[in-house]
Order: sequence, then structure tokens, then C-alpha cells
Amino acid sequence: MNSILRLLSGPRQHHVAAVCTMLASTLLAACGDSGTEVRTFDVTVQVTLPETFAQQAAAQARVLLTNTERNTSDTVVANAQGVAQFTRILPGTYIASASLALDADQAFALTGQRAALTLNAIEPARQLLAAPTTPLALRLSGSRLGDLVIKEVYYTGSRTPSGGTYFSDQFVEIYNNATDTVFADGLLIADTFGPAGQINPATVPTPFQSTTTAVHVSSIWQVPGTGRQYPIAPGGSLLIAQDGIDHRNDPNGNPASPVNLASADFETYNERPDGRDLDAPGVPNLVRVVHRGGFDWLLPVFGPGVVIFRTPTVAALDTVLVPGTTGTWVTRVPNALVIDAFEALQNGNSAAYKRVPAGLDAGFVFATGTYTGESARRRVATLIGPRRVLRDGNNSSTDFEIIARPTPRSFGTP
Ligand SMILES: [Ca+2]
Ligand SMILES: [Ca+2]
Repeated sequence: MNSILRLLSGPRQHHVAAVCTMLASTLLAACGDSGTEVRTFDVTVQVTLPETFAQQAAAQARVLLTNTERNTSDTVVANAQGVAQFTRILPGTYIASASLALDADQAFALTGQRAALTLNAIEPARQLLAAPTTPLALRLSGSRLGDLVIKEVYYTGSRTPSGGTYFSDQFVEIYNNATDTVFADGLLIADTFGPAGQINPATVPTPFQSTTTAVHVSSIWQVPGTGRQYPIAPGGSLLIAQDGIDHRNDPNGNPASPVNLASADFETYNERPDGRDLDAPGVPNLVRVVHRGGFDWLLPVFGPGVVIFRTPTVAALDTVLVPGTTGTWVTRVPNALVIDAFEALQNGNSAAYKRVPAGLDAGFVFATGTYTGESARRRVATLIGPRRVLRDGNNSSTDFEIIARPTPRSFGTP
């Protein structure tokens, strides 16, 4: 209506202005600077939340319609249906954008994660000469970064039909607990240094317990990729096998093993001259960054600590000699790099053996014994549509439970 006001001040165009004023009040029309009639129109914007959220309408989203020629913006707050209605829009080039800030409680209701979140959406500039026949659609996106969690660690191993021990069927499963795709490229995974409990009378806890700002790890493996090669969808997972075979049916396996890991995303292949670790051809290999220990990435069957972390300079991490040893080395990973941690100890009396700093993981789980086929699985906190949001209180005591059989890629009843 600014153009009409300007016209009203110009006496030469007085009668045109009068006509336009009448039109504006009845037909929602306006006048151009030249005095020719310019129709205004309404623009409807439909704002939706990310597909993985509990509901789709982005109520209370702040929607901006910016005229790029005049550099002016109109703001409308979306209604409960996520609809923002703009009126009396002049023809021109516009950018539609929206934002929505969710506090922790709002985010929890929509995503299952209690953390404040800001969502945004922006559309490329478009010419609007008349009311669009369909609402302009804006899909908000945004998520906390680094929402990968350790979903399951099957570390106890299994018994063979003749009562022997078997641990090549161990696996770690990493889960995308976020609302957006996370790329696993470059992700690092490592096991903590130190015993899981009073394994024998001489066993002592890790000497690194006094270090609360870093975790000390033995071996480090890395997901390959250049940045966007290994997507994990929300609610999806990355399955890392010690050996990527069907342990129940492979001649190198154990008919009594509880798992088939032939479709794992990755395996830890520890290439060595004696060929003791087999390279399953169908399962890609993690990058072996640092390997210290056995013929494969062997997690302690008494209970491992596992961390996932990221750093662009893994080679720059400190290598530390374990006090009291002459040749046992570990790598120091600052807590700040750690995305998630898990800890299992030998039994309920093993708290003194904790290896993961409490700032990363305040507790631990324990199985009933070794080679039991039991697995440690993170509990489901809530369901958002079909997507499970897993509990993430940085405390393995409450976040995890021991289940009777492993459940790779599922949450089935074991
Ligand atoms: Ca292997
Ligand atoms: Ca392989």
C-alpha cells in the first residue's frame, strides 16, 4: 500500500489514486508508481518439520518472505498447522525462509532428545507474479552434530558345540540417534586399555584412572571414505564385525555362534604375515590406524571399554608408555574428541577397574560370565514414528542392558 500513499500525495495523479484506493479496498489491488494498476495477491507458505520428527506441522515457525528487489521482508508466525499466510504481496522476486527454535522440552517431544535445537529452511529466490497455485513448501532441517551412539557390543563370545571357546563373532554396532543422516566417513573406534576386573589375583586397575580428561586406548580403527560415502540414516546403524562371516555356517566359524555377520558394513581385518585373520571378501575392511594386541581386534571377553571419536589428525594424538611397563603403549584420546563411550566390566564388584572417565561414561554393565553369548544393548528411550531413539545418559549402567542373545541390526527380543 506504500505506492498508494505516495500516489495520494501527488496531485497530478489524484483521480488514478482514488480509483486505486477503491480497488485496493475491494479487490486487493494496488497501483504501481506509474499509476497503472498492480494486483497484489496472497502467498501461503507451508512449513514442515524434518520427516523424522514426531509431527510434521511446524507450528510457531517464524516465516520470512523477502523481496530481493526492494530488500524488504514480511514476517508471519506459522499457525498450528505450520501455515503462514502472507497478504497483499506485490509481484516481484522473493526468497522464502523459516526458522524455529526449540527448547529442550519441545525438542524432546519431537525428537526424543532433550537438547535445544534450531531448525532452518530457505528456498532459492523465485519470481512471484500472482498467487501461487500451491503453497510454497519449506522443510526445516537441523540436528545436533555427532549423534552417533554405540548401540550394541557383543563381546562375551560363544561356546562351541564341544564346549570350547569362540570369540571371532564379536561385533560393535553404531547407531544414528539423530534426526538427520550422519556420515560415518572418518569415524574412529577404539578399545580402552586396562583389565575389566580381578581376572587373576595379581590383576590391578589401569594406572590411568587419575586422568579424567582423556581415555587411554589400545587399538584404533577408522571408517574409510572421503566425507559422504557412508551415510547412516536416522535410526540406521553401522555394523562392525571382528570377522564378517556367517559364524554359524562358515567353515571357519562356530555352529553354536548366535550371529551371522556376513552382511556387516565393515570388519576389522588385521593383515599379518601368518594370515591368521581372514579377509572376508564380501565385507569391507576398516582402516587399521593403530593395532596393539592380538591377531584381530579382540575385545576382552570379560568386558571392554569402547569409544567412538573423531579427529582430523589421529596421528597427532599422544602415545603414552603404560607406567610400570617397558613396552606397552597406549594412545591418549582427549574426552573432547569422544562422541560416545561404552563400558563393560567383569562383574558387579568390578567398579574399581573402571577405565572410561566418568565424564564420558558414569557407569558400566556386566554379563553373567564369559562365552555366554550375551550382548550389551542400549535401551530404547522412546519411539518417534517408527524410529527408535536410544537412551543416552552417558552412563552404561542405565543406558545399557545385558540381553541373552545378540541382536545385530535389530531390537528384537533375543
Ligand atoms: Ca577380522
Ligand atoms: Ca574384508
